[in-house]
Amino acid sequence: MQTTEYIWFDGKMVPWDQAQVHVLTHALHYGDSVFEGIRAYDCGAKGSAVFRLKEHAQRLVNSAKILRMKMPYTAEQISDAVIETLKANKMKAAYIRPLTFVGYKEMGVYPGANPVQTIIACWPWGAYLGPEALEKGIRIRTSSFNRLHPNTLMSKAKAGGNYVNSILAKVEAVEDGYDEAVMLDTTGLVSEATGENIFIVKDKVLRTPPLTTMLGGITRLSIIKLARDLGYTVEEQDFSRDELYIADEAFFTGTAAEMTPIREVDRRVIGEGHAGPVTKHLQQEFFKVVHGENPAYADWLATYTV
Ligand code: PPE
Repeated sequence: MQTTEYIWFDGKMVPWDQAQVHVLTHALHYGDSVFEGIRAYDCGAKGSAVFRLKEHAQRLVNSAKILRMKMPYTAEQISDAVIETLKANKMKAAYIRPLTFVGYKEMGVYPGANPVQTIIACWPWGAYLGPEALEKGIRIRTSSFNRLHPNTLMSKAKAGGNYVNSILAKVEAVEDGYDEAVMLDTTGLVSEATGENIFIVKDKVLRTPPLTTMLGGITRLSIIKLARDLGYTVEEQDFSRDELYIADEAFFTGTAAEMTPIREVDRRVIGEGHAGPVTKHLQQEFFKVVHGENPAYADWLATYTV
């Protein structure tokens, strides 16, 4: 990966190579960490902008609350620290990774006395699913693993431990020759992917499953709003995998994946096998918004200059 100069570590800017923890860090053993993925975009002459920073910072705080982790910072402090980190690294555009985790003190499952620590790193990260994915779309499979039942792990928390489920699905998909996996919930309905939410389009109507078993994606919310503002009907409604097979279009949303079209599911071609017209339209409008080219969504952007 492409490194940067500094990582924010509990209020201090630490050189990248020195941002280290002990091998008996609680979170390394038991997965009790919460994190965010945020993107900053280069808006040219207008400077740079972090997309929906407030919402991401609040989700980090909420994730910690779900895990009963004693979060030492407010959402405002996290937002300020994100901007500080970007500036310290002179990053006009970046992927930003805040992480709050239970640190080193006692071993054993109960994290009680262990310190809770926070880091914020940033680095350049291009198209998550490959350079051609945003245009051509990707090939996915249905995972043999189900997404989390709400009483096993809490999907509204972006918690490190939850990603073991994602890793099982992702490794299976990639090593079987696919780009990504879509996961069904424990009742058999489509939930989300390993790091993205999913939408389908049928007769120009968009549909995305309700939040029951998934992470409340900030890109998902933004696309719902943007699509409705553009005059599309968006339904938050469950669908089965065969409805996905016969959709006119399908796409993933996520901070890392942005808006990635799906061209094939379980070896069935979706639509014409490339990004369809609704997907392309929304993708275009989404990229305008994140780059500060649509003033109607200025409040989604935290601007800064380096
Ligand atoms: N579901 C999951 C499971 C998920 O991890 C993400 C983000 C989303 C949905 C979309 O959420 P949002 O980014 O708020 O629209 N996944 C992050 C981590 C990816 C990674 O490989 O690391 C991300 O996109 O940053």
